[in-house]
Amino acid sequence: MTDLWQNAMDHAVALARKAGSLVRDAVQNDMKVMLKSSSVDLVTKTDQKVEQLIIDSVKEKFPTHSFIGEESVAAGEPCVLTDNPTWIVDPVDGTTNFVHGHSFLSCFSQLEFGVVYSCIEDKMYTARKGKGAFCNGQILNVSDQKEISQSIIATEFGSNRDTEVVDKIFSSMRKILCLPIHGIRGVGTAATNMCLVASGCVEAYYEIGIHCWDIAAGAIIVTEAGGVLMDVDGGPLDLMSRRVVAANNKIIAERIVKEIDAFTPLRDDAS
Ligand code: LIP
Repeated sequence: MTDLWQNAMDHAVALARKAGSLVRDAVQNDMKVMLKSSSVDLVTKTDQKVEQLIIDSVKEKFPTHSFIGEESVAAGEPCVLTDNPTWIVDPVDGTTNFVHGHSFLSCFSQLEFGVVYSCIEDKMYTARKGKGAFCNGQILNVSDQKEISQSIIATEFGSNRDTEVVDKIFSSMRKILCLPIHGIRGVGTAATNMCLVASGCVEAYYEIGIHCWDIAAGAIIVTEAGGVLMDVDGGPLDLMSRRVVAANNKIIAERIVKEIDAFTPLRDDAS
C-alpha cells in the first residue's frame, strides 16, 4: 500500500533541496528588497519565486491539497487551516538574514511532517508524526536539562517596532536572562531556532509575533525530538495565534512562561 505521507514528505525534501539551490544562487547576486507590513518586514523576488516553485510542484503531484504560503497570504490569499491536507510554506525563513548575507536560512511543512532546510549549512531537518526527528539522517533528541540556570534560551526581536511591544520584548528577555540563565541566543529564523531546540543545542525558544508558516515545520520537529510546545501563557499551542514556546521539557517551558510579558498580536486567521 502506498504511504501518502511518506510520498509527500519525500517530495517536500526534494523540493527543499531545489529551493535551497535557488536561495544559494541568489545570495551571490544583487537582490531587490521589497517591504511588506512595515519597513523591517522584508521580502525578495527569491522568496516569491521559491514559494511559486513549491506550490506549482505540489499542486501537480497532489492536486487536491491546500496551501498556506507566506508570500501568497501577503498577496491577499486567505490564511485558513481546514481538514483538507494543507501545506504550510515559508519559502525563506529568515529573509532579513538572507538580505544581509547571514547564513541561517530555511524552508517548510504539513502537520503530518515537517521539513526545514538550512541550505547554506546544508542541514536537512525532517520529522514525521510518530517516527522521530532527524538532521541529515541522524536522530535528534532534545537536551535533558531541567535546571533553568543551566539553560540557553533562544528568542528574536521580531519585526514589530511599536515601542510598547519592544518594551515587552526587552522586559521578558531581561527577566529570563536574570533568572539567571547561561545565555540568550537567536539566529534570525524561527524554524532554525526550533531545530536548535530539537538538536539539544538550546533548551527553549519563545517568540510573540511569528506566523504559522514560521513555526509549523519546526513544531513537529521539536515534538518528535521529545520536546514540548505551548502558548506563552502556558496553555496549548495555537498555530494561528502568533505566539510560541518550544522547549526540551515542561519544566523549562513553564519556568520561562512565568517571565514572559505576553501580548496578543492580530491572529494569522483573522479575516
Ligand atoms: C521571520 C522569523 C523570525 C521572526 C521574524 C520573521 P521571515 O520570518 O522566522 O524568527 O523574528 O519576525 O517572522 O519573515 O523571515 O519568514
